[in-house]
Amino acid sequence: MNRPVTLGEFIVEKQSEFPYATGELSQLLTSIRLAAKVVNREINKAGLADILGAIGSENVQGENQMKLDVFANDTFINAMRAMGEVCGVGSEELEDFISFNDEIHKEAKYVVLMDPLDGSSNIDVNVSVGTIFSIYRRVTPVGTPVQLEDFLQPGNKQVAAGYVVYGSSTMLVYTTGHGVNGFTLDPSIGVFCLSHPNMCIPEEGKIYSVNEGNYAHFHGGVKKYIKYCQEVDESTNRPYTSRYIGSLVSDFHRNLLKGGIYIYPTGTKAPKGKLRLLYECNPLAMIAEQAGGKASDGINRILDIQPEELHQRVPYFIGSPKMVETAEAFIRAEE
Ligand code: AHM
Ligand code: MG
Repeated sequence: MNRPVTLGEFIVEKQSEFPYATGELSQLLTSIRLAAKVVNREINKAGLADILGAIGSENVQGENQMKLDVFANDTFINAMRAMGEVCGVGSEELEDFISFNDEIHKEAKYVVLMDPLDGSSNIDVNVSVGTIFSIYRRVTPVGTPVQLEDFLQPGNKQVAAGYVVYGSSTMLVYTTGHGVNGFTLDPSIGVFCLSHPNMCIPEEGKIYSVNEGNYAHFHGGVKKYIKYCQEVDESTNRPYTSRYIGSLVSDFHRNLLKGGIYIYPTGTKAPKGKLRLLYECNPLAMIAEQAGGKASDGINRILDIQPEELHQRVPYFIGSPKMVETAEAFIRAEE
């Protein structure tokens, strides 16, 4: 049997491909990898919470047990704070960004934006959840406290992005701008092993993923595109299959592997869309593009949007390039 390449080995091997090859980004990815394993361990036993002391209630010592999304947030932040590469973090769980200003962060060049536990409303029912992360080089001077402008960079400035899907197996998928690679956690030895080298999304797929319960709230172009997905036309493999887990990372991951489109549009219920540009849409958009896919707000490339707020929401169309282009054409036609 060939011994699999571990994520640790892979990061070191690929270090030289990175334009600022100083090992700092590698160390940062190592911190993320470690935190992912800790979060994975807790998620795996989430169903035992009622038996071992309910999450969100008090345990025997009278300490508050943390909800898993707070636990994930703290775990990733602590893992990054413990090393000297990151100077600030923005998170879905935190209203404002935080700045690391200890001695070890004096030379830190990176900021991280993350959704520590996306889809966490699915945990109770044992459905996959995920962590999404996005890494930038700071734009303000090294050695000074980070500023909002370090975080409000367009997605095309990301130096790396990735996600962890805690599913029937746990996977970490990431890119540093040289393609996309996926690693599966071998739980018996606690090591991520390269299982999906050089991931590529099919140009066209047969799956569309959207919360169709919101159909009545969508705008005309989106409604027409959804109807197009449902029409019978053998030459274009329609009708497509509808698959919606309601957990962005899992829906995206499936479509990345099989081909498909994920949609979260604007509507009367979500006038700006639901998903957050900086720590949900941008990182997955970088991965999609690196895998040959596309990500759009219906009109513009996601990665070219200049962010204005930390928790900014955008409409989102991501997946197989031809499917995203068709959805955009329907939206343009209704402009
Ligand atoms: P969250 O960050 O609060 O978990 O919300 C994001 C999630 C995505 O994972 C998922 O795709 C979407 O919300 C589902 O929303 P809806 O239930 O409106 O379809
Ligand atoms: Mg989220």
